[in-house]
Amino acid sequence: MSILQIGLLGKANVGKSTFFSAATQTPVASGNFPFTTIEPNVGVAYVKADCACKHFGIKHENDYCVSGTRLIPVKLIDVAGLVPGAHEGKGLGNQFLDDARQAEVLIHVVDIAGTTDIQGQPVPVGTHDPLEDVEFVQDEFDQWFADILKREWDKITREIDQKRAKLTDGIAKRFTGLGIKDFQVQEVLQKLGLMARNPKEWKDSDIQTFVKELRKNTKPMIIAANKADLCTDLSIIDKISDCVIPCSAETELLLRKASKSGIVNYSSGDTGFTIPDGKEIPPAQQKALDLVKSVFSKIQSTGIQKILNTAVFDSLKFIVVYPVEDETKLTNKDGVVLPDTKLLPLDSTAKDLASLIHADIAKGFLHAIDCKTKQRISGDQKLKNGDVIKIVSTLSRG
Ligand SMILES: Nc1nc2c(ncn2[C@@H]2O[C@H](COP(=O)(O)OP(=O)(O)OP(=O)(O)O)[C@@H](O)[C@H]2O)c(=O)[nH]1
Ligand SMILES: [Mg+2]
Repeated sequence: MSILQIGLLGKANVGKSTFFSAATQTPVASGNFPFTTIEPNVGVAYVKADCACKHFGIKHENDYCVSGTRLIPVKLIDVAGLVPGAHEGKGLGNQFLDDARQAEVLIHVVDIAGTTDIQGQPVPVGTHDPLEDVEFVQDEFDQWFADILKREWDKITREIDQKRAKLTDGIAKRFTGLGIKDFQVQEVLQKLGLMARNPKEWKDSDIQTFVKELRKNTKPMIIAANKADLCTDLSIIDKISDCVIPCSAETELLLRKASKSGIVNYSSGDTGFTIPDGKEIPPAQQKALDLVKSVFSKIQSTGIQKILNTAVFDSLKFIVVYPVEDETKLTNKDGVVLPDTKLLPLDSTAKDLASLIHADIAKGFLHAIDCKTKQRISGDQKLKNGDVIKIVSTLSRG
């Protein structure tokens, strides 16, 4: 695992690429018609957390620490849109699934204003039910998982009959391309009481239940209720049972551009913007900014930063750790204070951090130092969010 990957997916024409452009500040094609995106766009976005400098009460020069808020890079993947039947090749087929398969968490972008039909064609506001999209996208995913398993089911059964494989690894092998681990397959088998059931006795409904649970456990999905600026009745959000956050990708994109050209002071996640002192705003721009204000009063923030943070810190429950090489000065060997951040799954250990930094550092691991308490910690000790850690190893990287 290097940098955490987040996949943006959803029906065609819902605003995935606009979300991507806004979050990564990378201009990509967007347009009000389905299948604008064919090849995936890959870029870097940032989640935000309190920087560890706050704990130590220090000031440091770092492009990734803005007034004590730390920007932590994540990889964002914007894929082609999908339509019902994508897993059987409809629309652009399941290319989107292939492109998103390594993502650890998924942001499902939905047109909450109902301005696009099921095929992604523009329709008047409120004429399409977004709840239909929430369901069909999850269903496409589940069918894709189910197809992987059904295709191989006879083979899996034979392998187990001939004692060449156990149920867990027989199944897990088929999902390695999706970054799914043996223990995750085992957890789901256990949870559903399928561990002891011979694959010959599995019914189609067992496979369906199994893949749905596996998908939920391994690819957590959060719903970005996009085009909230156009939505006439946001209470529709309450009807979605999954984690859902209203947003307006277009507003975020506009604000980021305006901020870059010095028209406004705005940082992603803010609940408003200000105009720099003495700045003259032409009437056309003022009109656009008035619209932005109405979005803030409707949904507090544009939602983009909140969605990224929720995906990483709530859905995945990842923690931020700061590796350093000098435990007193909190620097790397070039003297940069709090130079780096790592995102790690909850319950990760000091040894896990070492592996993430470099295989050799993990190989020669002796112990670690918690720089906040100055205490020595062992390899199997669990790290906490915000920890600043020095790894002591007999080997250095490379
Ligand atoms: N009003 C409004 N329009 C938006 C918003 N986000 C995107 N749009 C518009 O929706 C249309 C589709 O946007 P894209 O970003 O191309 O959508 P996509 O999901 O990437 O589309 P495909 O690549 O074709 O699947 C464009 O006309 C955008 O300007 C939003 O938050 N509010
Ligand atoms: Mg697109």
